[in-house]
Amino acid sequence: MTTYTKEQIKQLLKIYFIMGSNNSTSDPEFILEEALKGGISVFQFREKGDGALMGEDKIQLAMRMQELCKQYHVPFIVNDDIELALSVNADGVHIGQDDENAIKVRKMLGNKLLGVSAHSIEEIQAALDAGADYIGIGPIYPTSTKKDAKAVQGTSLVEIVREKNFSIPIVGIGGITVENARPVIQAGADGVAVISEISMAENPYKQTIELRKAVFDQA
Ligand code: TZP
Ligand code: MG
Repeated sequence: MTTYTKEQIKQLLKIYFIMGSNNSTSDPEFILEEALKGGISVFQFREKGDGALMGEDKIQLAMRMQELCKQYHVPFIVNDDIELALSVNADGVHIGQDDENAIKVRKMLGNKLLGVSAHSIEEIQAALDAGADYIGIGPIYPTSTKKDAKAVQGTSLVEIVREKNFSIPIVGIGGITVENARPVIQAGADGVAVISEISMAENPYKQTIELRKAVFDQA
């Protein structure tokens, strides 16, 4: 388990920004810094898909993005690549169902954060048993960012998890925007994870602030 409390993790998940170099048309480091200034609460480095950097280029970008996150005291999480996460001493790792086994990853990570994507109660229970710190649920809405995304599920699984009184921190993901973020929180998610809503925004700084309003002002 991590050095964070469950409540702290729930706060970290509020505005969860994910990006790799191929998720934007402009400089990814510029976008990350704008998002950090706007108030993201955690960042996930997700360097995958068409045109993704590999080898030393990937490591160097990860380290520069990690440094930016440190300046703003925002945790830096690595998607899938446990070796990279350990070598740069990241704050955590996020894995999907097709990645390394969660029990094994938990052991490798020690007290770093472990997030797991899950699409059913069974997968959520297995992630909990493996010692996951939080669960990613989605795609909530249609997304064109992840080509192999599972079927859109709306907020139903988030609601079911809360009805069952699971207190695990949850972040919703997939097609989330300033306009449609509120129902995700109202369904019981602690936060929203977004790629394109910030990475493709005309003004990533302002978009982050707007997303914060949607998540925090639930009126
Ligand atoms: N996992 C489920 S949907 C998704 C991931 C990584 C993509 C989210 O991207 P966007 O642009 O916020 O829809
Ligand atoms: Mg994965």
